[in-house]
Amino acid sequence: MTIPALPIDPFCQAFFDDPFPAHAAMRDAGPVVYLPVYDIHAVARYDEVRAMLLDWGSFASARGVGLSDFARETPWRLPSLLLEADPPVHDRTRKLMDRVLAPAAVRALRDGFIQAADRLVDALLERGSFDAIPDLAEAYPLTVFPDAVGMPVENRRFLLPYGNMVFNSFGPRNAWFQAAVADAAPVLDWVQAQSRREALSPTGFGAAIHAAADSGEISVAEAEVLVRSLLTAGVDTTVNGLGASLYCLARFPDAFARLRADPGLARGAFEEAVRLESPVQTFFRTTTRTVEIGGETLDEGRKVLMFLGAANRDPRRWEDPDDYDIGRRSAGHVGFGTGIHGCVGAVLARLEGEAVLGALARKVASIEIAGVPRRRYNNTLRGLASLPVVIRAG
Ligand code: OVV
Repeated sequence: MTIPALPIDPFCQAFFDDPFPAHAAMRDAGPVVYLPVYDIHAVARYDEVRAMLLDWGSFASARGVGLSDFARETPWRLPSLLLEADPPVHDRTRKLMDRVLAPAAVRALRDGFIQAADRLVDALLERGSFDAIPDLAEAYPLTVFPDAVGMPVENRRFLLPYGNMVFNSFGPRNAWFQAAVADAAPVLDWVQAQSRREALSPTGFGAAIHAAADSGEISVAEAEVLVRSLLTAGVDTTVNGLGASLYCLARFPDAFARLRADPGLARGAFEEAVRLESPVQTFFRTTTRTVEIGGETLDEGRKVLMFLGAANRDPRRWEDPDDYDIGRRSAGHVGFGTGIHGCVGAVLARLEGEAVLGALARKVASIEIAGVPRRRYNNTLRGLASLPVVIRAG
């Protein structure tokens, strides 16, 4: 058998504007495809994406989860001790982060997160007309998440250009990456400073990470890199998860009516938006040996792109995959990844989703798109830059 080659560039504007025909073409071409534009392989079917996520021994993260192979190129930043590490290095830091972000620790934030969402939705109802991306999808995580980490109130918006840069860095060194680097340059020192113990309140997740340096579990330098992971991966992801939810609820009024009738569906509505829009669209792995994918053989040292967003709409796995069905059993989607690198902050993300969608369900009668939505282009993240809406009180 030969692996089909497809003339698809998954990091260009035409692809970002409408990735779905290319997703289908890759899924239909075979279990693994070759993309000559970047000399990479790719998987887009649910079964193969999931199998790759679970097989960390064959598909390494320590050589980078972007296009760049750390075995050939010097990493452009100090590698993450979670995302860009393999066992056993990975497991020591992951165990610590699992403890810091344990469900019990997140549960303690629940009332505060719900109150913050209620206050924000009340204020937006007063205005009636607003931009759902900056005024809600960005505003909400930018208050509750830095609070939970224990950051000071000033300059929190700096986290957005920083995250935008890192998520762009997993793709090629294209115009979006260059622009994002220029955009983030003024905030790099600030972000670095926020990961230090002195910058963090004694009660947040940041302090909990630094406490592990006291007991000798990790070094102080490692604690700072782990706090950096929170600051990098904790905001843009939930911004785009909430943005996806709002875009879905605005486009599918029947789904919003169903959510209003039963606010208990808020968690399911968020989960389904993460499946359908897949805010994190892709990650790479690197083969550690000759491997087999769906009967095809790949050499050692190959970069393989996993299309999480395509897997989450694979008709081989999902009924009516393009429908936003908030009652669907969406568990098993790979929007948060799965396996040892599965999203460590998913419990927190889901709490944010439940709080915001719950507030909308209880307080808002209608969400109408009131202007042309504008896409935000990023090599890894899918989402909008602008979504003008009008909402009315219920
Ligand atoms: C999942 C993710 C994205 C970006 C950065 C990191 C993790 C990190 O650990 O630094």
